[in-house]
Amino acid sequence: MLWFVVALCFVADSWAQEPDCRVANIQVMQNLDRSRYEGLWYAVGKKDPEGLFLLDNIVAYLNLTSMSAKAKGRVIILNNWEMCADMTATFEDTENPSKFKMKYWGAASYLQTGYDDHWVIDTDYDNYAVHYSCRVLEDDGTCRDSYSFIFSRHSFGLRPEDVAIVTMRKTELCLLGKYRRVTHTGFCDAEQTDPNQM
Ligand code: DAO
Repeated sequence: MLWFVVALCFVADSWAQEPDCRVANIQVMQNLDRSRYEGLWYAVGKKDPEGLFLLDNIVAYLNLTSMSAKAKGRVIILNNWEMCADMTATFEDTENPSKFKMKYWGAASYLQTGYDDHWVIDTDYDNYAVHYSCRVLEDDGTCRDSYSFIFSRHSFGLRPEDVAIVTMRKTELCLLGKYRRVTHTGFCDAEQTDPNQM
């Protein structure tokens, strides 16, 4: 009986343990099929970085043959000027096929530019994808400033059957509870109907 109680305590303890939040230990997508990952994605959830930029109506079109992407999203810049930001990105390979480096810039000079990680944490290609980027590391290896997109192939959001797996990935990223919903109201629609124009 005693061994059973001890074993139960071990199991309960391992369940209660926090996930490993060190960035170097984050699990990314295994055997990413780039041709299935590319194409049009709607951001339906977002964990914002410090100095938030893209607000909502965020759509990205990835072309991994040319290692580039176009994205749009509503932003508020300067003195409360609301506009649809037209962004371009290029990807660079790293030693891990699911971990890209991404350089990005806006169509206008007053839009944000940057050079971030673009990690593919998980995707089923046809419905959801979980993206992650850590901009600044803490001394202990955890992330001080990260952002993460939950992408869907569907503008209405995640299908109910995808929510559990995405929640698991959010937990593993130590970001559960830090996401907000990204709405699609049509703000950038006039410019996003043709992916070739993105
Ligand atoms: O919105 O605060 C933020 C940070 C995100 C900046 C990234 C913009 C680049 C868009 C390209 C995304 C392609 C997946």
